[in-house]
Amino acid sequence: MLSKKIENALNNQIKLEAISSQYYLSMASWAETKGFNGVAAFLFKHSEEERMHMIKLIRFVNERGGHALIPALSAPEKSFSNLNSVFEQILKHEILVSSEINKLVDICLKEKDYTTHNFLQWYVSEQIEEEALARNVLDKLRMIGGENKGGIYFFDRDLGSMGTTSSASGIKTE
Ligand code: OFO
Repeated sequence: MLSKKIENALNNQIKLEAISSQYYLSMASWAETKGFNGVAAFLFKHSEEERMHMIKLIRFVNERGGHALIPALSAPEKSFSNLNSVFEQILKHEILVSSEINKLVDICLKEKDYTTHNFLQWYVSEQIEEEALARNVLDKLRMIGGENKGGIYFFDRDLGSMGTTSSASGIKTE
């Protein structure tokens, strides 16, 4: 059985995962309208993964006798100045998510809720990969430089295959 404190903290995390999913969905839609179809495919997939993170939490809270709450969300940012700014924002957001997961883990230890602590380890590892992925993509973009149209063309194409082939390219799907 979850304590009220842990239940509330998990519900906050459910909201954050929902926000992440919407945020990346908005980025995907923006990228598609700009003709970056590969980036869009990558981001649509990323958005789905965040929704899956949210659902995993919802199921856990309910399974442990709590009540997972489906949050209201405000509209995410709808336009972005360029691809660099999109991936900079993703990295910043993932760093925020990691710090929230760490806070959750800390609460579990203080409350001696080892079951939830154990459940959250999946999110801890996931965050390491998500931050690394965002850094990696950003490094590639910085290497290419904003004015290099050929470079951006190949970047978009590569990201598109990452968005559709998952583990073969080292991109996580869950
Ligand atoms: Fe990208 O973060 Fe979920 O957990």
